[in-house]
Amino acid sequence: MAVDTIFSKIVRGEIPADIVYQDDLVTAFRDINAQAPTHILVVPNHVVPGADDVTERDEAVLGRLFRVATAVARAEGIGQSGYRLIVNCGADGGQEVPHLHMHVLGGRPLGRMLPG
Ligand code: DGP
Repeated sequence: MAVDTIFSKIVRGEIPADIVYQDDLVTAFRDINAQAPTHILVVPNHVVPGADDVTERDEAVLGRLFRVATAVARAEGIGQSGYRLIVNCGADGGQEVPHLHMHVLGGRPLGRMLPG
């Protein structure tokens, strides 16, 4: 059976989300727990559990993911003011959802990359 995640259900439209962009490879939607005025997640439409699971077959989707993340940032009006792209990986990386996703955060100064 194929691996399924909460983000897969969002991709397929089975649970509601504020989707801002979708194409054949990736989907972008607003994070339910926004940490900044702009907080959007960009995910591959197929499940890649995390950054550590990326393989050669994911190269096209990851290129698209990066391009869509930056296009979404520009569409949100933060292309010039700046933003942060984050991919959390695994327990120590703080990854909660086992479906690779890139956070697009901006709309205010985000400070240092890590606290402390
Ligand atoms: P991470 O810690 O990198 O795995 O971030 C997961 C993010 O996913 C977290 O910021 C909250 C968000 N999230 C979790 N469940 C949902 C959901 O059902 N809908 C939306 N829109 N975001 C979700």
